[in-house]
Amino acid sequence: MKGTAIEVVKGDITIQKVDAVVNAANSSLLGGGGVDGAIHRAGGPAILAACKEIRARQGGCPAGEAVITTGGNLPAKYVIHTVGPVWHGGREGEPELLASCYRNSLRIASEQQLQSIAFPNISTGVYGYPKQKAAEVALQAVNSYLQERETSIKQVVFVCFDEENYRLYRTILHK
Ligand code: AR6
Repeated sequence: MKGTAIEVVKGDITIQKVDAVVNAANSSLLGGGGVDGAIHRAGGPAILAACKEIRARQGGCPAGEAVITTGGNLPAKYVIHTVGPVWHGGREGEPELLASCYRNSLRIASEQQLQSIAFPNISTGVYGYPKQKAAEVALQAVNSYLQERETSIKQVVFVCFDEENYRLYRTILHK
């Protein structure tokens, strides 16, 4: 935590000037809609090519885990692809899997000695995770990760695309 700034902004993650942006991907790593589609569109074909190499090596990416690729044409040098849980009511390990997405993304960024990372609101679109609950899990997971260890990360940005998430994050963060 010492020295790491946590920020909330409203907008499009593909234009963030950070070392890595996180993608809310699916297990296939082959792209999709929502933020995944936006990242692949803006970043260009190098990202998909890198995802295919990872698939060839390890298969897809299970929920809760994360992998890193080039950022292609994005301002960000890297994309960290993580797979959020599909919401099934909350008793099928969804909070733990969602927290793992944030922790594993921060771990990978730290391993690469990155200093700044931007997260979308993982699982709160197509995957149906209730936004308030997801925001609480996200902020708690990031805070505890940063408190528990030394890390290269100096800036964590939560990029909220919709007004509801933006409001929720600001409320929780300023409590
Ligand atoms: N920048 C930041 N956030 C965005 C952007 C953007 N350009 N576009 C959408 N969001 P979703 P999920 C927000 O559905 O729920 C994909 O098809 C959006 O408002 O992108 O984790 C994948 O391939 C929402 O709050 O991801 C998977 O199949 C948040 O991003 C599946 O969707 C997440 O919404 C993953 O579903």
